[in-house]
Amino acid sequence: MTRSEFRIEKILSREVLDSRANPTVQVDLYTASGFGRFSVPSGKSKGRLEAIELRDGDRQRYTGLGVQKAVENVNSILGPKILGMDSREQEKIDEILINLDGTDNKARLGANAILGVSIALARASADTAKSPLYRALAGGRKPILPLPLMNILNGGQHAGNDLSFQEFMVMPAGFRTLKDALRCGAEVYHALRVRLEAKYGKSATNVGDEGGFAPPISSVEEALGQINDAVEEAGYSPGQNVILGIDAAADSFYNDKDRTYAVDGREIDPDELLELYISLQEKFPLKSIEDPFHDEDFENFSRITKKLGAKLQIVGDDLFVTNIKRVAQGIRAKAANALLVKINQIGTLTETIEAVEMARKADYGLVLSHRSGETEDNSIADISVGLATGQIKAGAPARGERTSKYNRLLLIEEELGSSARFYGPEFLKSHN
Ligand code: 2PG
Ligand code: MG
Repeated sequence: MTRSEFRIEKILSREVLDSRANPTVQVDLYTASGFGRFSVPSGKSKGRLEAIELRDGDRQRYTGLGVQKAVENVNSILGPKILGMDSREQEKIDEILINLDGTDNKARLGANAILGVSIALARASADTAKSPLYRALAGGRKPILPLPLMNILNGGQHAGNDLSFQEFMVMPAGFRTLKDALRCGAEVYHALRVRLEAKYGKSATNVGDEGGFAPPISSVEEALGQINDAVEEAGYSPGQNVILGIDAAADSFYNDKDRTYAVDGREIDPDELLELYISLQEKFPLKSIEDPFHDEDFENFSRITKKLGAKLQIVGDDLFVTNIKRVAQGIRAKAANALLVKINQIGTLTETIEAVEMARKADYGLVLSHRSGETEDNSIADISVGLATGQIKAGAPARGERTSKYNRLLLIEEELGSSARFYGPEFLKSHN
């Protein structure tokens, strides 16, 4: 391969649709002998400090959610600036993109525009090198197939029910291969559907934004109980084959004024919420709790980590927003012991990798994550394997924008053959 083959020749962006019928940015990037495409995802329960997604605001189009400005920023500002450069220079190019924007949170040109270019670049560069993206990202590191956190019951801002917690996940960890883990997740999903229909009627099996069921359940404990029973009904053993995770996304039910949380129809204070988490992990094989408190509450994040962190994973999502400044603050405060990694929270691949490496160094767990608004793009599967995050959160084993990630992981596992290593058992071992 010659240097000239990696030359960036053309960049073209357009508006496409995401899984919630909202427009999003897609970027195509051509090198002299390769091609990369990326479609940017979009969150709903966003952290306050996330990089800014640029939306047009013109209510005549897509109720104001159009991304024509971001697309135009790629086509006429970001793209032209990096034409002719060597696509392997990811860090240098990401820095140019960041500087062109010039703000702290990518508000001027849009994190959606910038991330579109950054990931399309990584894809094109890998394609030019005739390497799958995961291998290009792994460098010398051994790729690891991540343990999936599958969100099979939806609440919070992702569903039209009264559940305060946003995500109820199964983690099929007790398997030797990802293939078996996915099968288990899908079988539990079906067993849950049957249970929910029997108890609450047909409409209880309608699904939320991430493909999990959105039944008319209003108690967190009932939701976990239904899932745990579904695990058994599907023929698996809770705690051994399958452990559970939640994303409370506590910001979305926090009342700033009186410092209370609205859970299961009650207003409770942080102490009571902590007690609730403690009792849930006593009753269920709960091994991962994401965003248990609101996104400025480093203190209670530290308290819960101190109390439960030896046994389970406390994940910071809205708390950290994949931003090294926040991650550093968290490490200092011993807040959480795992980082949720969302590429569009920060807006470039380079900054994502910086956050991952900082957290890894501090021995934090790593969960690569999708957004509730997704597309058929499957780059995060490769990113998770390549960066060896060990865990991935990509929604239910249903709906195309979710299965595209899981199905890509199956292909990677097949490609790795006997060198494939599935992280599930290691996670189990370190969290019992
Ligand atoms: C989360 C995510 C993804 P959203 O809170 O972890 O599951 O939701 O994309 O809406 O922020
Ligand atoms: Mg979250």
